[in-house]
Amino acid sequence: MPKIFGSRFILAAFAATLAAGAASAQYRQMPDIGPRDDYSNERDQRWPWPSERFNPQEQRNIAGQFDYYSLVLSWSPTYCSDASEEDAQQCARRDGRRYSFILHGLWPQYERGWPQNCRLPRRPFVPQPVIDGMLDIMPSQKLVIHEYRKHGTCSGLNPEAYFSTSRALLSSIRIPKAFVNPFETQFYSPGEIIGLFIDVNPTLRQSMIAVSCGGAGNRLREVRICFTRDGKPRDCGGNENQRKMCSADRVLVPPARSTARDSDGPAAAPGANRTQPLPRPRVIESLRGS
Ligand code: U2P
Repeated sequence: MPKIFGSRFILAAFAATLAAGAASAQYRQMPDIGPRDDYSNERDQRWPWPSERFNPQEQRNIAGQFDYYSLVLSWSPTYCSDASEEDAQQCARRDGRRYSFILHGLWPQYERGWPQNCRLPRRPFVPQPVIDGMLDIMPSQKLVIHEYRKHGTCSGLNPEAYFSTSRALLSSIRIPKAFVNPFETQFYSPGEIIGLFIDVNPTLRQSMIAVSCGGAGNRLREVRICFTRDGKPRDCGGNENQRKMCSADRVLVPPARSTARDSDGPAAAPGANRTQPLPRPRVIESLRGS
């Protein structure tokens, strides 16, 4: 099964992303808080556990101060079975396209808990070309803007760098065949879903992946994959406690059943045709023919 890009590309993309982010940041990047052992003053001694020392209330929600990233893939058929009419852009496309996994977001996380809506000198603004450039893997404009405001602002990256980092990490992951446009309902345990991801991503370990489920029949909601701040797979933190995210033994995976063909979509770049900004689901396309 082909990978979207090789690992060398991903490292290069990361380096370019970080360099671009540093050079063109619209706001000053917040420095890291520094090695944890540096905490020596009295106030810091009140937090005996490293993750809590790193994360006292008054230091929450500061751009760039976090421990790791969680790449969150959402199983669109489950979302769409809950969603209202408002999400027609993702869930009721007239061209027959139905998404399987989509990118929900890239979340900066503390070891326990997470920052959100981080304060910036200026109100966060995602330029339209950046939004358009993400619509192949995040199916609605609303989602792109929401994810940047809530999570991207905490990455310390500007919108361009945050979304190109998101894309590079998503591109480093292969999606198991069972989740590429399935036509039938499937049932797996959370461990089996994690195992399927490891089968096609041998650099991942069980501790780096978590599955969430919920609703009627314990439907698959998300798969999260954890990365270091510089984009290497790592063990997840306390937020991805598997028992809390899905304690069911059996997870129902509703089918996607996309009937769209590649030839239905314009060859132009995403967003070039504003009437059809989602020419094709990238995750599916990248695995087609494998
Ligand atoms: O779980 C409900 C919503 O809380 C946000 N969340 C959850 C877990 C976590 O580690 N980080 C986090 O931000 C998500 O909000 P959203 O990005 O969807 O608005 C999640 O959906």
